Amino acid sequence: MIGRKYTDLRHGRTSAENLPSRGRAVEGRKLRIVVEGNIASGKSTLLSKLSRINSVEIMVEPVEEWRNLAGGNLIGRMYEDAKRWGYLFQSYVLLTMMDLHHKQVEAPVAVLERSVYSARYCFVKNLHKSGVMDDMEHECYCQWFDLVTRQSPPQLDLIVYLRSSPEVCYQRLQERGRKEEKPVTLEYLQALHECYEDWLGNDKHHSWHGNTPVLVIDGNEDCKLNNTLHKKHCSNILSHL
Ligand code: UDP
Ligand code: DCM
Ligand code: MG
Repeated sequence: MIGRKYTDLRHGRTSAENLPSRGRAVEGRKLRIVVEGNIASGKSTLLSKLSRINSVEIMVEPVEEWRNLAGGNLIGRMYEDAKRWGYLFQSYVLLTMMDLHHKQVEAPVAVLERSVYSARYCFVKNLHKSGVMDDMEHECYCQWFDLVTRQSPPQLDLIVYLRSSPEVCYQRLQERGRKEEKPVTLEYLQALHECYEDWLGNDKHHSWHGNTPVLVIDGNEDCKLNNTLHKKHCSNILSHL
């Protein structure tokens, strides 16, 4: 049941807190938005802004779980030796992200950081294309992916693609300074950017996941230099529901 906190979703709120009805926002139906983008494109920062909206609950990527699996740092090992750990890491991402996709929330709108789809169509695709993940690992991953997404399809009402250039991502990644990500190169971000562009950057995406609309947002502009930027993004996102 939607709590009192959320009852004013369509009434009496201003700007971004209103949910205009464009067919997807059917009364009583909860909505799921996924924010996609390259590493350090600004997804978490945007999510934290969205979390201030009354009707929204955010779900960030479970990086902490990836850092601590049975006492080991799986994401750290993946970056140290992707050939050895890439497959296991992506299997665990699939498991933890499926869990997130199906987590129940009280709020009318849930916003997720990334999805199982970017894992497959960007990260795994890139690992396979670059020869880091071999054919058997890739085939096994894809069969798992197809099975779990067929049996429990994630709900997706809108994909927001935060399109930041690889150069901007690289600079932000270095400023953020996550110790596991030290081995990440500009070339790696460029390869991932290409995968994101193939997947969401043009009309090709229409065939991949039913009719889920894709909203592309320019992520290069720095929210630290423009304090109305995120407000604009939030209104834009909610107006597409
Ligand atoms: N950041 C920034 N300007 C922006 C968005 C993000 O300087 O407009 C910084 C943010 O403070 C962080 C880094 O860029 O240090 C990566 O941002 P975030 O963690 O949000 O990126 P994600 O990896 O979640 O996409
Ligand atoms: N990551 C990955 N494969 C995925 C999802 C995420 O390798 N399927 C990595 C990229 C980042 C980290 O996890 O190093 C968290 O992502 P971000 O910083 O973009 O939020
Ligand atoms: Mg993040």
